[in-house]
Amino acid sequence: MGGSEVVLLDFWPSMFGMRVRIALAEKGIEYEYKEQDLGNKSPLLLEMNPIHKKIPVLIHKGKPISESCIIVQYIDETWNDKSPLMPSDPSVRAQARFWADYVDKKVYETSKKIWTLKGEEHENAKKEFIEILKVLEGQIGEKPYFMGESFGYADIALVTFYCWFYTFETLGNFSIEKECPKLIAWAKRCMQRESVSKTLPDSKKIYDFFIEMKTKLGHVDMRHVLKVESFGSFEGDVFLEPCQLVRIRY
Ligand SMILES: N[C@@H](CCC(=O)N[C@@H](CS)C(=O)NCC(=O)O)C(=O)O
Repeated sequence: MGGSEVVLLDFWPSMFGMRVRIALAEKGIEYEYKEQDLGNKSPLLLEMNPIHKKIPVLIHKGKPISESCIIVQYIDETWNDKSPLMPSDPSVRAQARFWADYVDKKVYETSKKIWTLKGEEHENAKKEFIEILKVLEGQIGEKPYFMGESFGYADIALVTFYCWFYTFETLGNFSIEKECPKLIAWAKRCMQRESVSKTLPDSKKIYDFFIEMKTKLGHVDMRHVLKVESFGSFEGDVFLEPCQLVRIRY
């Protein structure tokens, strides 16, 4: 491939890609950023992530690493001379991994329902989403960061959703700050770090992107798509990711 030692295949509104950008910024690693068109995947992306065909992919010395949480851990292990992101105590480290996994399984999955479902199911999804955020808020408690005094892995896993909050709130007509003021205080604390504030796009820009995408998808019954995906037997390209344009082939 030649070129840079560290390359990131990414897509700007991706909360997963942002995790990797924050970790690289925390470590002060220079890298080549390659924006990907997810509606027309590049041969490089397909070659580097042939299993999931998703961004982000970090290519280090020609070797690809996929899945944002795995990449963040790889970055922490590889550039271990500064800004540790994983807690040093194994049991605290396990907890940090637990909460990052919770974010992926709960926050991300439920947020998809907010923009997919309608009526009563939409209302239930909102309630579920707030309950999940309250669990996270309770976990952070009075601590400055997720696992204590230091910013790290679990913070990175969650904070990239912060720039999507405005979109969730606008679609769901609710206020996260009203429901979870301490969670927002934590997010604002994270935003004081340059690694975070320089990585997270403006919330309105994310919202505009989402609306543009939704307009393009006007003809698609998202509810049907959600059900189809949950069967797992669908062949073709299905949009459900918040940051990808849909292509549905029946
Ligand atoms: N679990 C993955 C999720 C990555 C992901 O969903 N990426 C989306 C963009 S936000 C993607 O590349 N979608 C393309 C596709 O599904 O075809 C991670 O943490 O990296």
